[in-house]
Amino acid sequence: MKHPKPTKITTLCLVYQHPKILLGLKKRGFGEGRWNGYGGKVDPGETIKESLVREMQEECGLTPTKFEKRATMYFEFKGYPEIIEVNVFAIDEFEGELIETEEMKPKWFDIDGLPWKDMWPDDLHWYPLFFAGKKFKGNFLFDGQDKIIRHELEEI
Ligand code: 6U4
Repeated sequence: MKHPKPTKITTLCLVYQHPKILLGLKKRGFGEGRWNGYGGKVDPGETIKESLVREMQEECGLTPTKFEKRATMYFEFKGYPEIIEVNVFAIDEFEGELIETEEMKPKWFDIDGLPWKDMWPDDLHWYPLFFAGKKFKGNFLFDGQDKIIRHELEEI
């Protein structure tokens, strides 16, 4: 499966301790109003791992101590030049105290009770692979932020 050349590299951290997953309600910026994992743009001079540790600390006060890369996904938006690469990590262990921040309001969800209608629509496609412990890659083309025009998803 080929992927487009990204204009922006990001991380996405899902703290998953079966049967619970930690999500944050994005209070501002891209994806505002949606429950999602923690993460953001990888800064210049920063590795992806350094970036995910920093983003978790900034957005929820936790420091991930054991984690694994699980997926790479590419998101395109019809009519916009931006192509976002999202590096998805499963966070198995962490240290610190969970806090709400200006960016994210945290909540532990049972994986059978996820708030799908208030999440990115692509999550419905790939969270099951994530929960099954798979490694995978995907491409998604959106029309706006609610409608997926086409997608590809492949285990690796
Ligand atoms: P910074 O300043 O980096 O915190 P922020 O407003 O968080 O900016 P951005 O673009 O850096 O935005 O990060 C977007 C976050 O949303 C990343 O963690 C990746 C994630 N994300 C983007 N598109 C997604 C999608 N379609 N589905 C999903 N997560 C997505 O589940």
